[in-house]
Amino acid sequence: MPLKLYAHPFSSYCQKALTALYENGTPFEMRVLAYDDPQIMAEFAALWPIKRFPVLVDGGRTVVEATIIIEYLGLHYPGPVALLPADPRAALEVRMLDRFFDNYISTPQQKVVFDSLRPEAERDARGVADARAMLDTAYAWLNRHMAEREWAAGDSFSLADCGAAPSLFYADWTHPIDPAFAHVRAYRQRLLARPSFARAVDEARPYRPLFPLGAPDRD
Ligand SMILES: N[C@@H](CCC(=O)N[C@@H](CS)C(=O)NCC(=O)O)C(=O)O
Repeated sequence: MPLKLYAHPFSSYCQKALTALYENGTPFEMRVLAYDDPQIMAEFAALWPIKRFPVLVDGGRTVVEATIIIEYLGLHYPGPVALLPADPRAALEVRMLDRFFDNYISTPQQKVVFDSLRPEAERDARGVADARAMLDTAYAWLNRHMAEREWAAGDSFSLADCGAAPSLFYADWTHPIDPAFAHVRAYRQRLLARPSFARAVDEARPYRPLFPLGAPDRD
């Protein structure tokens, strides 16, 4: 039975899981979530009532959270690219950076986007300002961190880079990375050039008109 990924190509957390799948050429069936397809949405809600995607189904097993999906793939469907190092100390560094991208880049980025979808009267100006301030702080920290590195943790592409790629991709659309953060901008370009992530970005191109803040004419 093939692995099934319930996902949407334009979703950042889905691109994180897709990047890992493409790194290793892991076969899977994409179950594209569409709000106008009640059948797939019901199937998805039955699997994961929290209704956040991606969700991986492996036979009778349901695996949620993009990071855990990538760890699961590494354990059960390993390929030529080990996205988590075998050495537990090196793996801890990878997990730490993975948390950084989810919590301090993706979360504030989503806050700004989701707020823009609310009716004017329900917007959270203070929360959005805090989210933008967090992005500036996170960019500054990352700029120092990436000064002499190619990838986020260790010497090779890892789980942390799978998370960094869509996080920085959309964060730059939402809250542009200041040119002063040259190391972050260069890292984002390296991620865009990585074939696995480039494929995920290409597959999502048709959905760019859906970006609530307006997708820039680049990338
Ligand atoms: N912690 C989850 C976050 C997943 C998440 O937020 N996914 C977004 C799409 S990028 C989603 O499900 N959005 C639907 C919604 O908010 O209703 C993970 O790491 O997989």
